[in-house]
Amino acid sequence: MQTLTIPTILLDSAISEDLKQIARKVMALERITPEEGILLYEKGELGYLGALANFVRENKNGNNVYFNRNFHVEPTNLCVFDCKFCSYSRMLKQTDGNWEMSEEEILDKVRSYDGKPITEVHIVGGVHPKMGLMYFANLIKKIKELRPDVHVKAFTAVELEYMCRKAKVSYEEGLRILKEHGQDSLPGGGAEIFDEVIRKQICEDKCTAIEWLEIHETAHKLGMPSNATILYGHVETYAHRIDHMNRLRILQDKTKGFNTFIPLKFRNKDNQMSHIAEVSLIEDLRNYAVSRIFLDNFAHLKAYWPMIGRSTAQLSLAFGVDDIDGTIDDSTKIYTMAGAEEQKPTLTTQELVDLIKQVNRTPVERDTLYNHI
Ligand code: V47
Ligand code: SF4
Repeated sequence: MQTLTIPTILLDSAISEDLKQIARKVMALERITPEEGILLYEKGELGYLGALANFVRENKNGNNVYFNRNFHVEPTNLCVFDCKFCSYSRMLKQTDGNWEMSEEEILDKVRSYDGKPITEVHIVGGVHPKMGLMYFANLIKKIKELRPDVHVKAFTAVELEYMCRKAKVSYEEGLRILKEHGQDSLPGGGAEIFDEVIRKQICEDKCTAIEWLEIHETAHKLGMPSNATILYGHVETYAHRIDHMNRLRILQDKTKGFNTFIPLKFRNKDNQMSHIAEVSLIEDLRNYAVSRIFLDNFAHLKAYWPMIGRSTAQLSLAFGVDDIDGTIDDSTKIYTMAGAEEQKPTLTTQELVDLIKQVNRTPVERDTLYNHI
C-alpha cells in the first residue's frame, strides 16, 4: 500500500470547522454519522469532497481501477410493473418496442462467446409472468453447461421477489434452487430509493425496500454475494440518499456480502418522469464522493460507464470510484433507451485500459469477486 498524504485542502482555513472535523474523522478511518453524511452533501464543495473521497479510495484500493470482460442478457422487456422512471419496459399489452427472447436465442447468445475470454454474464430484464423460477433455474443450468467457467450474476431482487411469490417458495428456497442450478451472485438493481414515501412515488408496485434488503441478506447467508445500487437525481433529497446508504451500511456490517456500490443516475428520456431535469456533472461527482466517504464498509465503488458515459467515468476516478464495469459488448438497452450518451455501449479491454491510463491510474482486470486476473 502506498503512503497516503493528507490533502492540505481538507484542513484549509477556508473550510468550515464542521467539515474539517469530518475530514479529521475520515482520515482517522472513523465512520461518519448519517447527519455528517447529509452535511457533506449540503456543504461540501467539489474540491473538498473529491480530496476526501480520493483519500478513502486510495486507502482501500491504491491506484487500481478495476474492469471485467462481461456481457448482458436481457431476456425480455415485458414487465408487470410500472416504474415511473423506466424507459425500457413495455406493458404486456404493448406491441411496439417489446422483445421476448426464446431459450434457444439466449443460449445462442451465450454460444456466440465460445472461445472468448469473458468472465461474467449479467442477466436481468423485465418481470415477465411466464418466465418463472424453474424456467430461469433451468436456463442457468444450460448456460453453465455451455460455459462452466463464466460467473452468472443474475436477477434483481425485484425479479426474485416476483419469482418466489409466484412459485410459492420462500426467498431462501428460491435462491437455494437458483444457486444449485448455477447462479453465482445477484446484481444490484431494483434498490432505487428505500425511503417508503419516495418509493411509492416512483415505483409503488414492485418489491418494497424491506423485501429488497431481505432478499440480499438471504443471498449473502447462502454464500451468494451481491451488488447494491441507488437511483439518484430525481425527486429524492440528500437525506433520502443517506438513509438509503445507511440501510446498506447496516446490512453490510451484518453480512459483508456486498461487493460494490453502484450509484445510478436518473436519465430522463421517454419515461413518465421525463419532465424532471437530470442533475449536473458536478452533482454526479459529488454523489460519487459522498458515497465513497459514507460507505466505509464497501470495498468498491463503481461508475457504470454505459449509464454515465466514458468521460464522466474517467473523471469519477478522482472522486472515489475504483471500478468502471466491463466490456459490455452492446448487450444492454436499459440506458440507451433512457437517453444515455453511449448509444452502442461496447469497449474492448484495450480501450478500457487506455481510458484508465489516460487519467494515470492502474488498470486491473478482475473477475466478479474482484480477484485479479
Ligand atoms: O433497477 C432503470 C435503473 C437498474 C433508469 O450490479 C434507470 O453490476 C436511470 O441495476 N435512469 C438496473 N436508471 C441496472 C442495474 C445495474 C446496472 C449495471 C451494473 C449492475 C451491477 C446493476 O437500472 C434499475 C434502475 O435502478 N434504471 N431506468 C433510468 N431511466
Ligand atoms: Fe420493470 Fe425493472 Fe422497468 Fe421497473 S425498472 S418497470 S421492474 S423493467
